[in-house]
Amino acid sequence: MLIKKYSAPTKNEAIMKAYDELGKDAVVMSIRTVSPKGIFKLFKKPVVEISAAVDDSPEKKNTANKVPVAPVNASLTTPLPEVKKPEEKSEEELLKARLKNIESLLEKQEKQKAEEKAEVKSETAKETTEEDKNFEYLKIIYNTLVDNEVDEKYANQIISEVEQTLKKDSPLPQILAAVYQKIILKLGPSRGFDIQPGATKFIFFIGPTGVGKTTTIAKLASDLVLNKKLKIALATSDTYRIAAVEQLTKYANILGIPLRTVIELSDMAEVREQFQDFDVVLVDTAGRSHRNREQRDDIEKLVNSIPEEEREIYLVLSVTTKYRDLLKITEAYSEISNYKLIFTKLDETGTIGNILNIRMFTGAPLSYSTFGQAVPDDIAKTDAQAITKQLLGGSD
Ligand SMILES: Nc1nc2c(ncn2[C@@H]2O[C@H](COP(=O)(O)OP(=O)(O)OP(=O)(O)O)[C@@H](O)[C@H]2O)c(=O)[nH]1
Ligand SMILES: [Mg+2]
Repeated sequence: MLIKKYSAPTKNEAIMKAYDELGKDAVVMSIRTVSPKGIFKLFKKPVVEISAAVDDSPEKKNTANKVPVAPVNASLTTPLPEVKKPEEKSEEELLKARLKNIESLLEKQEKQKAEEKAEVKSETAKETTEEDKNFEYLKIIYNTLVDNEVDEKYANQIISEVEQTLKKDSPLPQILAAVYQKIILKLGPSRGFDIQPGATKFIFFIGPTGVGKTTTIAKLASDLVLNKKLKIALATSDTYRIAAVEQLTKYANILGIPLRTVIELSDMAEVREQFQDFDVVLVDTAGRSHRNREQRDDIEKLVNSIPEEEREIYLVLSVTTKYRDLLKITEAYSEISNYKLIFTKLDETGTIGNILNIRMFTGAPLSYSTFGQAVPDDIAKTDAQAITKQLLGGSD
């Protein structure tokens, strides 16, 4: 098997490069956007880097009967041209095809390794054991996870936990299924709003600047008002910037719901009284620098002005933020208890290892994900299965 990397300004151009060089049987293994580094980064555009693989063994054309049997029946490889038209298939089908892709690649690689080993067998006298085989499969799965920016520490943990449960001669589909299950378990169930009739719930949205807190509130408020038919109010402590209040006022007017500004902490008592007949009060906050201790304290005081059983807290993070910064941000908010995670901007990157990383680092449950600027459509409960397939399939 031949694996090569290609870079180009867009995904399709990178895929076309691979197609030109490797031929139409090539399959895409991973797609990632690489941001420029160094002092000239302002002048450079990000590039899309893909890795593509093709089976270049001589008897390739006759392998149909020799390749180990894969589960179910879908074709083992997705030819490159299909990648350009994802809209033709349902998302579920695409994800299944990607999972099949890795199976196919692993099988091919395994076959090639077996052939290489057979050649040198007389020299080395070292037999391939079944444990070696498991190890080789797991190594490739590990590499796929790391390519998708899963922290090596967590990729290692997942792989070694799976390794302990495997029998010596585990077939590949079983190994993949075990890793898949393990990641789903690590991601855990997505937890959304817990709204009790007859009690007012205050729902706070906190997090760094520009991640999409206000837009996310507008999306969720629309759903609560229009679909769930609940009595909703908005409040915002982001009163320093006129534009911020205007942004939320616009959404409040469209939905026909009240908006209160919270200028001082003491205003919260009034807000509580004013909205005591409402089901939910969604509270927007100003984007805060996690480096500023004082700003963080303000948020903590605001949140703590409502008793724990009457509130929910959502930490809003963009999946495009660098992992190292996400670690610092979540560390900074560690004193705020029981928050849930909302990840935004999934449309901006195909590399979503950070979701798994931050989920494992904080232990906080996942809740909602957003994947575009459109209010109210671009939001859904976080789909652990789709995330896992993407992490294992390496595509967006
Ligand atoms: N591509 C993409 N853009 C998004 C998404 N969610 C929000 N945005 C955009 O991100 C920008 C910032 O969104 P806001 O909702 O104002 O972010 P915020 O966290 O409230 O920002 P501050 O109040 O300044 O801290 C806007 O241009 C949004 O349209 C998303 O899921 N995908
Ligand atoms: Mg905002």
